[in-house]
Amino acid sequence: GLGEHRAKAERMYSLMDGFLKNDPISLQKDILHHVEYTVARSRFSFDDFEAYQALAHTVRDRLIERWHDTHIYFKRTKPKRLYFLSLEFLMGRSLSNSVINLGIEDQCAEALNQLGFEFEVVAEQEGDAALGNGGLARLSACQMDSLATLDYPAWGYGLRYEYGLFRQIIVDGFQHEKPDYWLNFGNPWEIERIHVTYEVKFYGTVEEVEMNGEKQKVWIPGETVEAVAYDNPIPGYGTRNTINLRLWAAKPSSKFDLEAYNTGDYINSVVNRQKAETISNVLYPDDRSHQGKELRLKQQYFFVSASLQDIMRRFKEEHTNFDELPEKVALHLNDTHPSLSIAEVMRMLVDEEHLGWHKAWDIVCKIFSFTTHTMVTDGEKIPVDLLESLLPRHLEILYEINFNFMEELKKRIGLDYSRLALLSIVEEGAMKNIRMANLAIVCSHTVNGVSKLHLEKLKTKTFKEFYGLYPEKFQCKTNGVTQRRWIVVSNPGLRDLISKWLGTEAWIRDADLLSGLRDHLDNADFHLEWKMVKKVNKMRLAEYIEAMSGVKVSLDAMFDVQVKRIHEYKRQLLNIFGIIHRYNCLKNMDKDSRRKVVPRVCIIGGKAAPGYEIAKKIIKLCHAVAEKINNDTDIGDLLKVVFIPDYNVSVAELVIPGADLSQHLSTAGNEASGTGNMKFLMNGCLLLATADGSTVEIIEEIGEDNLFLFGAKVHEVEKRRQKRLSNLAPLQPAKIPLHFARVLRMVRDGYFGHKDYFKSLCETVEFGFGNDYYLLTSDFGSYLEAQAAADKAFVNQDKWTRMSILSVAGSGRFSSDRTIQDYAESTWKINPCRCPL
Ligand code: CGF
Repeated sequence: GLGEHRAKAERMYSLMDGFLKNDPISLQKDILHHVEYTVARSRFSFDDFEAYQALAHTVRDRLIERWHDTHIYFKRTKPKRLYFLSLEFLMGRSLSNSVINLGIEDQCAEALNQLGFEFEVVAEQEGDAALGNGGLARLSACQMDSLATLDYPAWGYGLRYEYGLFRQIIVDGFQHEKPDYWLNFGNPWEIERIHVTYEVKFYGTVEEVEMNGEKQKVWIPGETVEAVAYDNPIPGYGTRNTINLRLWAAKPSSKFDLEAYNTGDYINSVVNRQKAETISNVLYPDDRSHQGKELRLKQQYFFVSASLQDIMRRFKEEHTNFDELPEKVALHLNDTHPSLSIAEVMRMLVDEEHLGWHKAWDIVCKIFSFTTHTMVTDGEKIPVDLLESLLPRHLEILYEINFNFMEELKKRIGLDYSRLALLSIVEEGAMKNIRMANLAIVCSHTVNGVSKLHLEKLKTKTFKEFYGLYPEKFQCKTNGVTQRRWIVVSNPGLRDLISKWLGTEAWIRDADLLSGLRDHLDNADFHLEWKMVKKVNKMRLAEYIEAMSGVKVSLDAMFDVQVKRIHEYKRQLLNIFGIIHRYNCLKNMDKDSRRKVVPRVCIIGGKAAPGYEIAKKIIKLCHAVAEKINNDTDIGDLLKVVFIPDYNVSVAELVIPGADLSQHLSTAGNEASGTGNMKFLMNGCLLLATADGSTVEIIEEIGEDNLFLFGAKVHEVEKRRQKRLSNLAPLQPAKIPLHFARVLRMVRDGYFGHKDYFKSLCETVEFGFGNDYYLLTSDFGSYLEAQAAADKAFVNQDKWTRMSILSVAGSGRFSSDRTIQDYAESTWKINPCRCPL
């Protein structure tokens, strides 16, 4: 009975001696305990890394307490839960974030100090968890932080790749990829759940059997793999709530493959079993190159199947009637990658729970929501023949979904075959495909874009036909980033300054309060302290640059940063061409004019997908230009170019706070949202940007005067492309701006060496070849004007500081807390569920 349970709980509690304590002495005791018994080093002699391990375990213990309490509380109150399904999470480091969210940073620092260690040094021992590629993956991590902080009853699900995103090594200016075996030194932040395992099946055949007088489809799978859960507690800030990110790893099934063993093929059967593990081995290092690959499809289904078995098990523990599913479960598809979930839920409800197709379909249409992250029209597709062999039953289900959808459509729009073909989930043709986006849209109750501009494009272009059918499904959820990671963890100086001048730390949970900084806009003391914080961050960055590249940079220079994945549409090439132009100008200047020049440190960083040749050439060009300019003694500190290798979350935490200016140069209409711009904004760094993605909304918040805007607007881009094509033949040099032509010629003619290697890169912007699809030629003039405006503003440090303050003050809307609250209220319909203290 309840009384017995309570008595047992009370006895346990008394044995436990209460919860773990957070005063520095208790923390020291726990750290030493973990040094001795977990890390198995002597408490009288351990180094920084071992101190990190011991502290991480000390913090983890505290996380686990809260995580247990949160789950017990959720179990007891049975709220509607959100399940956030994403194949990528870029968590970065966990230590600093955890101690901040637990509110024990000062105590940990003191505890370490008394043991003879420094918190910053210890925290730097941690490697990054890089289980994702870029924006989408880091967004998932920020959103988990917000879900926990806002007390939402949510679970994240993902894959525990053994090799995360490759490490970028630069040799002679060329990118090389090295595997990121991030688990090499153990991962104190995860909890292996050896008893939480599910069988995931592949291949085989579908048979029809009679059941209760009715025909029923049964899938007889041919291969079984086991999914093992690894749980990662995600603590909220200012709350006891600590939610779970459950990542799956593939293991050979414990089921004995009797036949193979009996035929005597022992060695091969063991080898084949081991192959199972490859499913979760490696992250695909690109959002697109994996299309049509069997291993990728296996990864997706492995992830979907394990997660849904887990979710359904939990639902069935608490409820008996599937009619309740939509009131208790929200399933979110983070991009199309987990869309197979739709077919899998149908299979579970129809084949396993025998619910009947229509009832199952009705439920499915009420539980899924979908966010697309791309501007690309030609989305993810799965070849039908691949599905047929790997997941034969799912293919049948997909066909049936599509058949019903087409029938419904015919009633609505008649026999308009070209429209039907566009809307169909199955793409007909020589190679039949399943269109994952169409599937997700048909079955989800909401389809979310990640900025206003993105939503507009979805409605008018990418999914125009669908918008015509289901206008009510389409919503905008502009992305956001968490101020806990992107100010509190990465910029402690700014955190203290903001709290001091706002007189509160409440902005860490309510970023709208940052607008209060405007009250001090003209306060001279505030300006002084603001500049000081930036200077300290620049010093930290300068030291890092020198250590990485040997280049010494002046703190008086403007630190101008472009860090993100390398991609043609993000136009790092425009930046490099701008740098070459600046170099040309400097070379032609007399001494007097040079004295007026604002010195620049141009910092570029980012990874190119391993198979993306042009992106790799951009990296090489950056190095070649850096080599020339940095070694030109005539130029000195007036211009330095630095490439930061292996850009990742923890490098971002160092680079972003130290930047004066940051560049976001995507050709308008190509960046769905962009989230880097928000991180720089929060750190008081001015933006030099096109009116693309979420930058348009940043302009709404801070006004055009507080950033440097340039380039064609979205509505102009198409016209310019058309115009450019009509000018194509014969090539008209007069149409190419002189500065641009000169810079291009320098690269093409080998001024920076490697003439042959850069030929194809140059051709991307040349007429008659790549035709400059991303419009570098036509945006170059206004880009240089924006750069000149930035130089001019930097000279007036008062003005610059005002702009910088206004940037932070206007960044509240770009907190992921706002995004998540919006999703929770208008899409997932979930309520906060705060675990009592
Ligand atoms: O998602 C992106 C990013 N590359 O990961 N796309 N995907 N897939 C978009 O390109 C960004 O514009 C967007 O900010 C990000 C998160 O939504």
